[in-house]
Amino acid sequence: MFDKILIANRGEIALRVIRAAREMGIHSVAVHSTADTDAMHVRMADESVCIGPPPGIDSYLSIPAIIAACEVTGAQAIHPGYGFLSENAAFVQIVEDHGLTFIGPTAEHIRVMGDKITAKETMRLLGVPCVPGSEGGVPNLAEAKRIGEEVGYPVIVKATSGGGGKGMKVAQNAGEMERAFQTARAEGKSNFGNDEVYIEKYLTTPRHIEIQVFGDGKGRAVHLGERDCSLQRRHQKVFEEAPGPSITEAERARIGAVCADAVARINYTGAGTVEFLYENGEFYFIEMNTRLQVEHPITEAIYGVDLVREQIRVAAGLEMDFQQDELKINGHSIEVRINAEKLPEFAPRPGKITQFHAPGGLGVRMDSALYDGYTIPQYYDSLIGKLIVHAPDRPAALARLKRALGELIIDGVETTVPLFHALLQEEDIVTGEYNIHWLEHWLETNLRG
Ligand code: MV4
Repeated sequence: MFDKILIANRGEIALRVIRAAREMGIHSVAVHSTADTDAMHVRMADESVCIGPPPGIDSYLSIPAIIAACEVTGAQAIHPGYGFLSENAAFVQIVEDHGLTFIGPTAEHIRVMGDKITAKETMRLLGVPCVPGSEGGVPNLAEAKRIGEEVGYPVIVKATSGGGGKGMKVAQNAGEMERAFQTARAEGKSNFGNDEVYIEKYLTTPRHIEIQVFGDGKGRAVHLGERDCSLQRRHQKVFEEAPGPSITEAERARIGAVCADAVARINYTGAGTVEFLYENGEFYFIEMNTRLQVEHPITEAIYGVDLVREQIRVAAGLEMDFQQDELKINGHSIEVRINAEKLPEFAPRPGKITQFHAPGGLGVRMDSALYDGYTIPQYYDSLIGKLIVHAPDRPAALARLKRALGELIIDGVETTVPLFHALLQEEDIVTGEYNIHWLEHWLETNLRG
């Protein structure tokens, strides 16, 4: 096992990794920008190294600075958290070339899944059900139109390197294909330096269901059920729950086994998420994320596992501490993402926290790097905390979330907390009847001005 690991991240996820390391008797090294000298992750780690000025590109994304910080402190492995360098295959290669261990999958796994056409083809060949569409890339408009007729409109044109909703255009009919094709291509080129696109049948009212998988890198893998992450605004998740309110035990067992088998066969290492659209009782693969995700705590809650501990174990060459037949769901969990943003526009609100009080009690987890007097810098994303509740069933989890939100105090900056109080009054949220468009529609009709 490692003696010391470096966390190439900040905020709540850096704390999350430091906590797992400490419980395992592993020393932690925080890295930070000059904007984060007083950040909680720096205080909580055993050691810290300043790696550059505030912009992420000059600090948390600076590969030379992070490698140098490992060399200076003697850290043997790097946990990337999420975002920043977590899905950067070139970084993983450099880490390994320096005799260090990346706590996560191989550079090759990241590369394969980072290209969506390759990811889809790989998963299709491994038996994972996919959205009908083009076989691979679509080279020109004539071919795009032929595929449109073949799969039937509406279709969606997607950039193979796309993400965050960029490089994705719907064509409702043949007349809209030219514009959708050219726009997706242009956005792929300008945002990701890659104009390759593919086409899928456009599913009109799906849920976003993602399966948590975990591999040991030696051909063994398990699944830890699904999360329903349909409640999103502009491709930012807002509210997530596990298990999914629409998924039966039989469906979970079936799609979970398909995903676990697929990642086992590619010798996948560590935590991964297989993303699906779910409509009319069918799962359609769209993408795979090769990192620990923001919403991993809801899976931890219902399965009673520490995913970061397991990531560190398999990275060190140890066995996973669980097998599929030991993984049983206990109750229901919900996470809400608390952002320093002013409603209704969700405008970022950096600034000084004058008072912070985290809720507590049975089944309440608050993952946050906030403290009284902390100043949220303007340079990073606006996530300042995640409130996670766990209860015996969904109604009890909703009641617990309402109770915990009532205890939470964050003064000094505006946050997304009022949104959650409002959502908990909604019939569709109480019954679990929502899809990927529900929140945008609700915001449009309820939160304007
Ligand atoms: C889709 C889709 C409908 N049909 N693909 C959005 C981001 C990217 N990860 C995939 N996305 C979508 N792909 C087909 N074939 C609808 C979306 C989509 C979406 C997906 C998940 C959660 C929220 C969403 C909001 C708008 C569109």
